[in-house]
Amino acid sequence: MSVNILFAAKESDWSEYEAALATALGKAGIDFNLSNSQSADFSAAETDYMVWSPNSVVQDFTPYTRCKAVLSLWAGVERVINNPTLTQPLCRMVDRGLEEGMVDWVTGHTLRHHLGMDAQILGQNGVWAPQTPPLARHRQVTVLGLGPLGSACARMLRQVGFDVAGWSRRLKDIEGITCFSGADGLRDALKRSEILVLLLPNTAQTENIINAETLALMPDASFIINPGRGPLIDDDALLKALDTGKIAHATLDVFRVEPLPGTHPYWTHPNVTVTPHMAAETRIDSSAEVIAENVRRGEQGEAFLYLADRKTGY
Ligand code: NDP
Ligand code: OXD
Repeated sequence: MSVNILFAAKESDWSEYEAALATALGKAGIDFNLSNSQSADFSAAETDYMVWSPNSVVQDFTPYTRCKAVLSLWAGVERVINNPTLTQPLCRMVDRGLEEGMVDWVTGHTLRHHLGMDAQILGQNGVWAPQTPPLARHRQVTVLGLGPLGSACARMLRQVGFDVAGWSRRLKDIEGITCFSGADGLRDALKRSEILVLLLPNTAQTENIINAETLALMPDASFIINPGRGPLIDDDALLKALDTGKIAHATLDVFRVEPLPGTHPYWTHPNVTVTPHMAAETRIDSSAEVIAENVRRGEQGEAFLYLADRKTGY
């Protein structure tokens, strides 16, 4: 019997995902019936799996009584994990395309701040005044969050030569990276954060983790790069720290409200770079393979990959 798979993600992505999912599901040996939510030829109650993203028309999961798993196209699941109608297992997206994109973006912005590239790119003034940056190995970079994305970035930054530390809920052991966990670990991690990268999920425990108190622990004139989630940062505290020079520059990709409202002070602050939630995007072909593998697992009674945990919120 065919497995009914409902594509209930962003409508405009359907045409590209349809072909990629069909290829990946076929390769995984699944007999499938794939439809999008606008023109499904099976009912909600007949849906076996749902491919979902936050911009989906499906926000009430109650009618999907047979659905064995909701497969998110996004890595961050804060917009669905506490949905009271979601009783089905929820899988986050872990995708090599997403990971490669995040590594590129984080490495690029880290190098920009490390090398002080803005001074040359934006400050050409006819004055010949070389300012040699320190070597990467003399620059301490800290990554908060060592999931698939944070650990991939930490490893690449280490490979480039930086002195890298990371912090996570459970203590990690990653070659070449100084790993911290717990409240004391967070303090130690922040004290050495000349460049701080935020790759934590948005949960009740991580909200406002960067606040006046934690910012005060960071070295003077340090840098913040946030491709994690907006609510990780207390915005007023960051703006104050930018105004005093405690934080030299913040590169922010994610915000409490997205798109970032045109009147938000981040847009005009001289020491803030705003990027429009584009640090990394789920890539169609590689994510289709992840979806197909999870459908295969579900059909063969194997454990799903990347199950989100309602207790921890990610
Ligand atoms: P994971 O959920 O796998 O990893 C999260 C990491 O944060 C883990 O190391 C986890 O610890 C740690 N963590 C979670 N809660 C706490 C806590 N309370 N205290 C300390 N550490 C904690 O996520 P990914 O690596 O896949 O993704 C990270 C985030 O990146 C996503 O949640 C999303 O918000 C963001 N993202 C942003 C994108 C963009 O374009 N800007 C694109 C994709 C994702 P442990 O290892 O012990 O579980
Ligand atoms: C994600 C994102 O969570 O794009 O995948 O932010």
